[in-house]
Amino acid sequence: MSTMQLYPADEALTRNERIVFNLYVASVLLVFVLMMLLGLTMRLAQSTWLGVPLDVFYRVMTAHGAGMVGTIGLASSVVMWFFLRKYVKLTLAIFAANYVLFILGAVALLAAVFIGGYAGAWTFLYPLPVHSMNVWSPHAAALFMLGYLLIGVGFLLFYLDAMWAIIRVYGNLGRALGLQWLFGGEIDKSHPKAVVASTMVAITNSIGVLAGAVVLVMCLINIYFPSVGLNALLVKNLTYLFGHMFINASIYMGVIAVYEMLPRYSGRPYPISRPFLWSWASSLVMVLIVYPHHLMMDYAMPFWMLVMGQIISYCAGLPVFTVTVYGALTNVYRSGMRWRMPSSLLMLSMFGWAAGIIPAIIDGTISVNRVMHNTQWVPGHFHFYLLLGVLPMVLALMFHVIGQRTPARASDKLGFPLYVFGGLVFVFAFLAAGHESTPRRFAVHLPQWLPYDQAGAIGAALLITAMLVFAVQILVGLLRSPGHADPARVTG
Ligand code: HEM
Ligand SMILES: [Cu+2]
Repeated sequence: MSTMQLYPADEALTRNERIVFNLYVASVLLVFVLMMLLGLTMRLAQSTWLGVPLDVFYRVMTAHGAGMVGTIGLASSVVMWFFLRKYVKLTLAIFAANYVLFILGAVALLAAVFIGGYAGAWTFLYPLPVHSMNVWSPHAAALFMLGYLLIGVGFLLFYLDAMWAIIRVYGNLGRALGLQWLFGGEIDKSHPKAVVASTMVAITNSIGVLAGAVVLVMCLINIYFPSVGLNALLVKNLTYLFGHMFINASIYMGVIAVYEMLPRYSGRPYPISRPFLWSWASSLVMVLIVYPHHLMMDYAMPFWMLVMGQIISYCAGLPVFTVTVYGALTNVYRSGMRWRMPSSLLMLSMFGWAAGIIPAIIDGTISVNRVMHNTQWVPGHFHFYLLLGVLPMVLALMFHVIGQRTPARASDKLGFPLYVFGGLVFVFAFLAAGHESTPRRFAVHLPQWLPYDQAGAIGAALLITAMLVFAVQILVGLLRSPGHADPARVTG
């Protein structure tokens, strides 16, 4: 067992940092639980176990999609902030502004959906928001888009502040990415992985968010000046560049928790390497050009872009994923790992990420996509890596900060397996239904699909029970700190 510290002193939160951190964590947990209950509502409706009017189903689906995507982004930005602030000087006011803008945006989204009746899905794909057949008003669609814009501005501020802070320490973004060591030279082993990952995300996701902002403004103009027609294919390209990038950024921010925390629990160093730098540099390019895999049914797309989307789908996630999972496994193998909630969650996240991208790679193949496109195979894939991959990364940080050091309490012994089991039942129900060609985004299912829906509902209910236990544990832990956990020491 090593002497490596679980709670290095440079990680302590100042008083103000702790206030902002607690606000983020408490809000994120609350929204997750609420959105999960909306998810369960959809599953119960598809199961015919609960009567949900059709228009309500699509509102719930819209709120769940937008709410979850935004919240997982916000939650993983906490991971990035928490570790990056050890190496560069981030502006707390900007991180707080991101929070405020997010809450304002979330209120706008929820109002657009539950008061305005907007139900055009989180992807707000043109021209659906403006052709509602009077189910919702153009103002509801506009409010929904305004909500996204607010959230986007917050993220943009956060990334700009991060890039600015990184440049002040490392000179430029290339050096922060370690590009100077790609072709040789002695790598500075103390160069933090958190800085490499944060730089990559700050660059790529600000491009993604900007693409989103551009397309949102275009759509907003179109809502109020319908004579300004939009090129639907261009709009779809920008929308999916944004959508793909934003959700992938949550993995790339969340994985910083693995880099920073895993070696502390295994007691082994987990140093930076040339393959690591190569994988992050190549993913930086690929994550931005892979999005055409969402447009494979769009025959009007230039064919080369679809081919690129297919080929890059095979490669885009792989480098970072391979170095991370391989690195994590070799780091933990025979290390005498201390199994606590954070370390168990981190290992779960490696499994969930690994297993969750396999169905995506399969679906990224044009010939398979012809059959699987818009089946529940797709929610099967992304719930897999989000619920069992990214969410555990985020939860790992939360459990770490509340100083959960006692070896597995009874609630962990129950909560953790329940989360994993419920999650697996839930995602395999989607994958199996997708395999049977059950379409996604359908409120009403054929009788032969109902067993999958019902299995999914049961899995979801189990997972939500575990999530409630986690949320209560974490909130109680936050209230007890400081004093209880080292990083909670008030230093200023
Ligand atoms: C207990 C947890 C959850 C349950 C029960 C649940 C349930 C569902 C259901 C039933 C759907 C619609 C599937 C269909 O098209 O037929 C859905 C869609 C979706 N979920 Fe979840 N979900 C959960 C967690 C999450 C999480 C953690 C995230 C992201 C962080 C997420 C993101 C999404 C997204 C983006 C959609 C797509 C919405 C659309 O098609 O427009 N979900 N979920
Ligand atoms: Cu994608």
